[in-house]
Amino acid sequence: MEADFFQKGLQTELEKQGVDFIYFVDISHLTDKQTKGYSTAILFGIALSKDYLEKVAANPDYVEQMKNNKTIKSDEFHLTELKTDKIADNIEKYIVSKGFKAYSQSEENILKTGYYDNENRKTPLPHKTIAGLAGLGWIGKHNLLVTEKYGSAISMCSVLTNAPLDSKRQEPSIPLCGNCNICRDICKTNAIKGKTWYCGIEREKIIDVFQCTTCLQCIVQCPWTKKYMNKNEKAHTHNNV
Ligand code: B12
Repeated sequence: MEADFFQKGLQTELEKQGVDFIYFVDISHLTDKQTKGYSTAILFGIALSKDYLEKVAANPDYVEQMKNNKTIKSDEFHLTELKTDKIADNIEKYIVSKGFKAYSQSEENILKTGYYDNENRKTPLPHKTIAGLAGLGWIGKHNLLVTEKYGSAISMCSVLTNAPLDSKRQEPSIPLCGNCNICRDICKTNAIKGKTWYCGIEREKIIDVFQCTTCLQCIVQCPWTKKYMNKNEKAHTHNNV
């Protein structure tokens, strides 16, 4: 009963901070190296606005120009990443204040605590792995998570904890990319190989991360992201990011 109350409190806290989705994921079957001994991952995220996606889709050089003009500080993806990371740090503090252990997987924290392997660009427990176990979506040919609702246009973060939470896990979803190779074909540096993800495939077979220029085009040109952009719903905006 008390655990239920705590979980509802967490959910409310996360919603108050402006997240679009929240999952409590059972990670107890993974190795200690991945989980640091924690049994649950709280995964959440924020969808990018449709206006922003339109702007990036219309200009393949958007990121390059942003880097040249040094305007990254006002870029929505950058701000959304900072926001999801900050929420994770806040949630870690919230859980610790209630007497449990927690570990924020914000970029700053994984760097500070030595859990980011900069040379290989890898973390022991990536958000996408947790998202796969949550049943949030599948890994597309661009090696990004694709959701039915937002396509790939999300920024995620996660917090690991031993707090008593009702967590679940699913088998990772089979990719629904089919014969689509748009992300591979538009990738200017040929970083994307066009391989269909399966559980256990090495990232290197899907994408050469050292060729990735982070141009965002694989996100915005994905037909699942386009489907979200074209949905006849009120545009999603986060005025406070
Ligand atoms: C390092 C990193 C990069 C590196 C390397 C990219 C990479 N693909 O690994 C670089 C700088 C190149 C990069 C680029 C980008 N990144 Co990046 N990146 C990360 C970071 C910090 C760590 C990823 C990591 O550890 N990778 C290690 C490899 C082995 O794991 P992986 O990429 O997650 O993929 C494997 C697992 O997910 C596994 N898997 C999936 N489901 C399951 C289920 C089970 C049961 C198992 C066992 C495994 C499994 O299969 C995948 C293939 O091996 C994450 C944040 C985080 N902490 O997770 C963001 C993150 C992955 N990036 C993100 C984004 C958006 C991007 C960019 C589009 C834009 C940008 N400006 O950075 C580009 C696109 C590149 C691309 N097409 O992949 C988002 C992805 C959102 C989404 N929809 O999926 C994340 C989650 C950050 C966020 N705030 O949301 N990134």
